[in-house]
Amino acid sequence: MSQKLGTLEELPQDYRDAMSAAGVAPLWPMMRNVLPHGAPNPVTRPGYWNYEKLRPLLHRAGELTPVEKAERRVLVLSDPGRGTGAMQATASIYLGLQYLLPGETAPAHVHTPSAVRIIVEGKGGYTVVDGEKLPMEEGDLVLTPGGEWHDHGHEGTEPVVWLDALDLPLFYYLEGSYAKEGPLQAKRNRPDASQVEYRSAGLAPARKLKSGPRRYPMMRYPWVRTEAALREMAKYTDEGPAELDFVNPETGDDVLPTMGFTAKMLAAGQKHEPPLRSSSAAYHVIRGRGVSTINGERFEWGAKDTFTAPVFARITHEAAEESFLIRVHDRPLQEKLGYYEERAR
Ligand code: GTQ
Repeated sequence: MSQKLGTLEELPQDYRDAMSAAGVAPLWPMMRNVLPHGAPNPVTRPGYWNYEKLRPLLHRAGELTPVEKAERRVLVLSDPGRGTGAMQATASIYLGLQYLLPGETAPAHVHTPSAVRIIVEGKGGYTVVDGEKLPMEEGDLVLTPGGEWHDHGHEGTEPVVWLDALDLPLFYYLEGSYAKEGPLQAKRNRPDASQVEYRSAGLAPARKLKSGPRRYPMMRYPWVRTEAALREMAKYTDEGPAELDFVNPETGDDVLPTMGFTAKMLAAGQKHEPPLRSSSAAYHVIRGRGVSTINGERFEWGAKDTFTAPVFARITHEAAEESFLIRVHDRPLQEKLGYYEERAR
C-alpha cells in the first residue's frame, strides 16, 4: 500500500536546475513531509516552565524596561521544538507572562488575534475591553477578543503577573496579524458583565426586541465561581476528573473562535489519562502539585507552572494533592476546519 516514492537525487541535475529556474518543484520527494501517514508529525515538543524560575526574570524586566518602551512587557514561552526565541508554544498557541507594576498602564491597542489572560499573581490589575473594566484576580479568565480595543492598568501595590494565551501564530502564518494604537479608553461606570448580567449559569438578561447580546457578552470568568462549580461537580463525578469548558453564556459556544479553555479538578492521588487528541494544548496550574508525563517526558508541576503538549500527545496526569488546572487548546479551530479528533489509547 505504502509505495516508496522517488527522491530528488534520482532526477537528472539539468532537470532539477530547469525546474528551479522555472520556479517549480516536484511534489513527490516532499509528499510524506507535507502529508505524513496516519497522523501529523509535529515540530512542537512538550515544554515546561517553572514559575519560580521565571519570576526573577519578570522582576528584572520591570527594572530594565519601562512599560513605555515595551508596549506590553512580556516574556514569551518558546516551544522547545522551535527553539529559543520562538514566538509560540505550539503550532497555534502563543503564551507569554505579562508583568505590570503598580501605577503603570499598558496603552490601548486593537489587533486581529484574540487574547485570553489567566491571572497568576498580584491584586489590583485590570484590563479595559470595549470600555468595560475587567478586574483581574488570581485564576480569573479574562477575554480580549480580536478586534476589541484593550488597555491594562494596575491600582494595587505589588506587581501583577498574568499568562497571555493568543492565537497569534495562526494570524501570523496567515499574514493577517497587525495592531493599531490609540488613547486609553473611557471606562463605563459599572461592574463587568459577570457581576451584572451573567451571575448564574442558565440565567441571561431578558431579551429586548432588536437589541441582541454582544458577540462576546461576558469577558471575565471569575475563578471563585469556576472553583466552586468544579467542587460541586466533582462530588457527583465517578469517572475521570471534573472538567468544565468556558463558554459564551448566550450561545454555549467556546469563548473564542479559535481557542478553547477547560478547567479541571484532580483530587489528591487522582490519575487521569485523556484520549489522544488532534488539538495541541497548554496546561496552567492554578493550584496544587503533581506529575504529568507527555510523550514520555516527565514534568513535576506546582502552582502557577505551565506546560504544553503537542497534537496527538500521550498524556498522563497524576495529582499529588488536590489540584486545579486550566487547559488552553485549539479544538474550536479544528472543529471549524472539520478535523478535530480523539483517539483511544
Ligand atoms: O496584552 O495586548 O502577550 O498585544 C502579546 C501581544 C499581550 C496584549 C501579549 C499583545 C498583548
